[in-house]
Amino acid sequence: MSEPPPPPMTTENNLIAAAAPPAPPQALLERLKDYGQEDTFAFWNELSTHERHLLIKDIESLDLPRIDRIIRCSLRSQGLPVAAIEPVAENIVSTVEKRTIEERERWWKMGLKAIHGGKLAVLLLSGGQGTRLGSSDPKGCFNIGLPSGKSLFQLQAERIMCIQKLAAQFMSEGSAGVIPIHWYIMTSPFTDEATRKFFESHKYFGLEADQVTFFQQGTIPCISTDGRFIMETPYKVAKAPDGNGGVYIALKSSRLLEDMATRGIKYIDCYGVDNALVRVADPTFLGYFIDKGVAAAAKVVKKAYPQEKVGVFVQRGKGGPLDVVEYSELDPSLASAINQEAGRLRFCWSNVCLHMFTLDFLNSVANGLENDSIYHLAEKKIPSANGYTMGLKLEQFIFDAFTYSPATALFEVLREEEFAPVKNANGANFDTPDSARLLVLRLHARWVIAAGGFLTHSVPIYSTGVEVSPLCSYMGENLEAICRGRTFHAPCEITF
Ligand code: UD2
Repeated sequence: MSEPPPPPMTTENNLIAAAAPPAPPQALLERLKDYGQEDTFAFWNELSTHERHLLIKDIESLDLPRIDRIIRCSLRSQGLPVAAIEPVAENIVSTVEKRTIEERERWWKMGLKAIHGGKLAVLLLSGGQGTRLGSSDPKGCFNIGLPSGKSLFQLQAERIMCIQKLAAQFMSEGSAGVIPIHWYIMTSPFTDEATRKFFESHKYFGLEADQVTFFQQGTIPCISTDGRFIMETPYKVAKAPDGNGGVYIALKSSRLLEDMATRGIKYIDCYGVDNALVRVADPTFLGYFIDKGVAAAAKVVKKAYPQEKVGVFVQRGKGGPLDVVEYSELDPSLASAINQEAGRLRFCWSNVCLHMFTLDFLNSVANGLENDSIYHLAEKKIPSANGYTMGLKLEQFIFDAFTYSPATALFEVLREEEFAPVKNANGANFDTPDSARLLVLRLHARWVIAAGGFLTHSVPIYSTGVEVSPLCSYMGENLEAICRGRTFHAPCEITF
């Protein structure tokens, strides 16, 4: 049948022709086809001119060859056999019970000396989306309900200030000789603006603004199980932060490893924001790390129960490199396996996102990244054009780098002193703001009583109690003068 005659060339028809959707840019469409991602243009004909420009810009911002390599390698690695895992050799772990008071004091002093020498930087991982917490704010902004009402960021900033002061005093230079500890804070596009604003509005919690450096980690498209980009809107590819292991490429691309070298930094204390008891810039951990002369170290706690949502340290094959198997990837039978001789879980040394690295090690990891195309896959609800789609997030984990460490050490700490995760909204069974607050208040009550103070409440009641400001004490030290013989009534904060 012959084609109908073209419409008469009237003004109105010309306007309709001008608005008619031009075909997607051919070159871009061809590139997408090369990677099986041509569906990204599926909604093209329904898009306005402005939306089409947004879509083209969004796709042009993607490093398609790298993303395609990551998707293919990660999907292909699913289900492949992995090296058998063995429990960590006991000689790699410095346990609390074997640690002598002499060692603790020596490491504490070594750490303070290195800190005062400007050799330590703190690196905060704060790019995660607080989805499980039910808050749209960055997790560090979260107030866990302590008497002081302080956020996680403020608690961590004040612990840094306390250590700076202790280091100056140790070097008998007094508060005039405080050497600022540089604080690198990794955010993501989901947390960056709100984090910077929070720090500015709180005047950096008493820190110098120029001792804090914010930088962003990368994002990566969310995909369907067959590797295709999921569209968040008809003109935007759904993306998520590339995991806390994205820190290495983020440090490299923001040239902050050079910045650290310029500042004379040799050691980096790296931690997750969502731990209300985190001992930021811990001199004892730093002294231990320097004393052992290793490239990477982690604090570990004994796993509380098989299903606890913590990674576990393993060795890949007897005597093999150290690695961490995340809770989401550990076979339940291995999680529950018992070491009959020791009478505890076979895989008991838990990762609590408290790491220490040498700058040299960070440089070596950052320079070896192009070989690193296997990402962890996490099944998540992905915001998409029609609400949510079940899809996959691609993430690297910070502890993936442990396998490259020439020498690694594990430093056991007590969970009741250093691990109070804030992961889930109140009402959940574990790792909530309420459970974290109670851990903090129980620890501080013990500090006050040990320093000769008295409480007019049981420890703690009705989820409140007596809080000790980090400006007063880092781990319960120097409280005698304030507490001895005094009685404290909940709720209150002991501060200067
Ligand atoms: C983390 C650990 C887990 C255990 C648990 C204890 C990892 C990969 N897993 O599990 O082994 O220690 O914490 O509480 O570390 N983050 C970013 N960018 C991202 C994703 C996360 O900065 O793209 C940060 C996040 O803000 C937090 C930390 O990494 O400070 C860990 O958060 P997570 O939610 O990724 O890991 P989680 O809690 O499942």
